[in-house]
Amino acid sequence: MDNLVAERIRQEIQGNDVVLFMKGTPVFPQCGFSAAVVQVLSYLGVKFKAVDVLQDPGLRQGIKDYSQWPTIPQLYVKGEFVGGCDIVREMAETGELEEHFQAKGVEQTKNVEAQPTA
Ligand SMILES: N[C@@H](CCC(=O)N[C@@H](CS)C(=O)NCC(=O)O)C(=O)O
Repeated sequence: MDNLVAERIRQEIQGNDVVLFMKGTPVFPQCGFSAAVVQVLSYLGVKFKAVDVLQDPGLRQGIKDYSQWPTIPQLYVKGEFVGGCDIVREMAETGELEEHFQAKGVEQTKNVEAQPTA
């Protein structure tokens, strides 16, 4: 992998608590898997840095090599690889993802609109 790409990846995951390597942007995701992870993070009220791999073919391949994970999206929390869409969705469903954010000290703002009202 290109040294510059590896350095960019290191900077992104060390400089931001939560980083999502995705296709497109949170507002205009270019893939359903990326969109699903954005939705989960938004629902949990987690702020994240989104990195659009479609802007750089070197980064698109580089993040796969770096994580040794073959697909996009990829979620990093506090410098650690968590998983792709399937893992994130499963962790969200079981409550494990929320617990993970809490354990790592990642701030969450619950989506109040999604809470039932009396
Ligand atoms: N099962 C995967 C689904 C993601 C996936 O299949 N991504 C594909 C299509 S967007 C991918 O990244 N292919 C390699 C590439 O496009 O570079 C997951 O859990 O994240």
